[in-house]
Amino acid sequence: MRIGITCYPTYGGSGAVATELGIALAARGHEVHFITYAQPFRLPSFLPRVYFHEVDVGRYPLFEYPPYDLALAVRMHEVVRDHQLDILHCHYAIPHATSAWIARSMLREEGRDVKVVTTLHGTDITIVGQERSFFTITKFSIEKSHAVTAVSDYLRDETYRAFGCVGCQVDVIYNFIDPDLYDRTRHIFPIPADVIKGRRVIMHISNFRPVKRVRDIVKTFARINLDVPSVLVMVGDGPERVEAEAEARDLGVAEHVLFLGKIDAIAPLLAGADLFLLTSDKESFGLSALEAMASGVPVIGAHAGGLPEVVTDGVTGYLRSVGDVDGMASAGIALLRDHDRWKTMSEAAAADARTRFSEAAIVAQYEALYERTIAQPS
Ligand code: GMT
Repeated sequence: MRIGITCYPTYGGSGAVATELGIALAARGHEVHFITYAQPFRLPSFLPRVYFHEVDVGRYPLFEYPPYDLALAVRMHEVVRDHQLDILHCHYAIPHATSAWIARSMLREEGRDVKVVTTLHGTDITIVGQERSFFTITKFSIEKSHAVTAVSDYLRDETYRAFGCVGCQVDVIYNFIDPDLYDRTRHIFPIPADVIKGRRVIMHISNFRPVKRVRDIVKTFARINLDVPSVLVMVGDGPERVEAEAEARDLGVAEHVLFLGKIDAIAPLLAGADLFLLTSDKESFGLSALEAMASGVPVIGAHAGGLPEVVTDGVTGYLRSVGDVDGMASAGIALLRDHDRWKTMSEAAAADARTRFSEAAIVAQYEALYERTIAQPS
């Protein structure tokens, strides 16, 4: 198949999933065209059958807000036409699914066609898509897609509840991991021993948006650190980073908190972690939690959104109510103090990630969906 993929290319789970899906599809013999404003962060410079088409928004003094969605539609139209794409796969509905609808409408005027698949990732449904300015166009774009997927049962149900789409069917296809990449035995932890000083390593990876509640991460760490000397490794960047830094200072733990900023290669970091924290108040899936599990790192997190579909409470980690910093810290302390329990949970996490979320099985589900969609009448 010839497949176009549009995603947010910068740091974030939806871009990571879209890029890894494209790479896996190309490895299986498909031709994959990424159409977006920058090279996706997990895409190496060259891979056979993988192409990148940059969307140039241009600048004009009249435009206070450059119309990216229109430039994207024009680029999608060109790439479908010039490379005879069968499918445009949009990751994150806004504005990608809308641009795809415009591109397809232009193609149909020329007697051509393409099928549109939209994968819903999270805040495109749970937050942004429900804002008054975006609700109607999000609903329209979902309904106009030939196929729609969501990354968890929670997100599918939330889509039905919030949008009540007419005649639309949302299929759940979970996110996935490459089992070889997240094998902790294959990596050397890059943080020097004289920085860690024999303390336990607690990690968080995110885009530091408000939904992640990163101050809860620091608070949970500070409580654990009172009982089990630890370091907190914060990977990523975003608007709440300064809040997290301030919280660490206020709680007197700043010297044990490392803010690494945005790092693309997270598997070597996860290979040295003892616990992963994810305290979000909304999380449609929690890709970073899955990557931690695959690396044999138990997850302590909030019982929010689709995270319980990924982390099995008491088996591959512990989930507590959103904001229950004490509960999360107690669970973390108990686990770090009991090596046998930690080892059992670490092995269960690595095995579960490989069983339920293996790349091979999930990519095959996307291939089957594309084939069904292409076979649909226009
Ligand atoms: O929805 C977002 O905030 C962005 C998106 C991203 O690009 O990181 O995150 C969502 O998609 C990920 C990949 O499917 C999921 O693992 C995240 O849980 C989800 N984020 C939220 O629901 C907050």
